[in-house]
Amino acid sequence: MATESSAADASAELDFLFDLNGFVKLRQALSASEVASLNDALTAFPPTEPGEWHGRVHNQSHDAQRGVNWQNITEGGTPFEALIDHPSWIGHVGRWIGSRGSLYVDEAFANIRGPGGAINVHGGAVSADGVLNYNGLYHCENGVFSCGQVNVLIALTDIGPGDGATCLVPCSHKSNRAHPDQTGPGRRDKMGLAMDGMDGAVEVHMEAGDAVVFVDSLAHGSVRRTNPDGERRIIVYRYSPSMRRSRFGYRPSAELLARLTPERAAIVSRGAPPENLPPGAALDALSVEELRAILQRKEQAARL
Ligand SMILES: O=C(O)CCC(=O)C(=O)O
Repeated sequence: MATESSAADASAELDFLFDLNGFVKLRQALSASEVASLNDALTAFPPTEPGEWHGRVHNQSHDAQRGVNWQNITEGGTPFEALIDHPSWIGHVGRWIGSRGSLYVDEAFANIRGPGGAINVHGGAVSADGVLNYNGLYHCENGVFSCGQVNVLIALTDIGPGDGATCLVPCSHKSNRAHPDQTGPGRRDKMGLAMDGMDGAVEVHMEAGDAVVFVDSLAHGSVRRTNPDGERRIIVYRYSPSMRRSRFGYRPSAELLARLTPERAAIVSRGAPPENLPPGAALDALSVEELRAILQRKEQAARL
């Protein structure tokens, strides 16, 4: 009974801080052995170029200074599967998304970043052109949360001063105006820039195994890694209500779904369900390339 009430107290405190600041820090969310297994798995990935695949894990082609992004990391092996509904955060994330507990991981990646690397500020409740950030929609009424996306960002290495820490602008999830540094001539929300010195931003220093959980409408990014060597490793699992789709269109493999518990399988597949087809209809009647070509033709036609 005592344990139940202290768990409820801990949740109430986290709820308060999440509502107030838009983020909470979970110390030692992962054990040292979990961190070691994740790091070992990443270290064993073969060298690939951006755009190439390692099985169903994708080396994302993007701004090089952001480092290597191993996208679709839920397919990277058992250590990554355990993160899908990890007890350190799944209850909190479910409460903050709301949506009657119907969660979906719409993006999951590991990021490895070396000296000089950074990611520009992005997010914020309102974007530079004044459009609401639907992605991270933040709502809390009568104590009940409904968020569009909640990110769990886990440190796999210690991240301190000079290491290119994640940077957040506390409370910006409730802002009614875009951050001045995300608009105007000095704006820092462009690829290649970093959040160093941005007004109101705080660096989130973490030990390996710590996690920071934040609503996506919080303005976020990182400062630049100034330490001349070493690398920063993080994992990000983004949770959303089940009506969202996979950000980059990944579909869980049959092998992964067969291996996962029903709860985990639901969390990775709700936004990418098998098509609603009559019995016996072929799911993959077209190759991926044929399907892509058709969709590209349709998109071009729609633009004419
Ligand atoms: O790299 C970081 O510290 C932040 C990651 C992030 O915001 C992103 O990749 O969208």
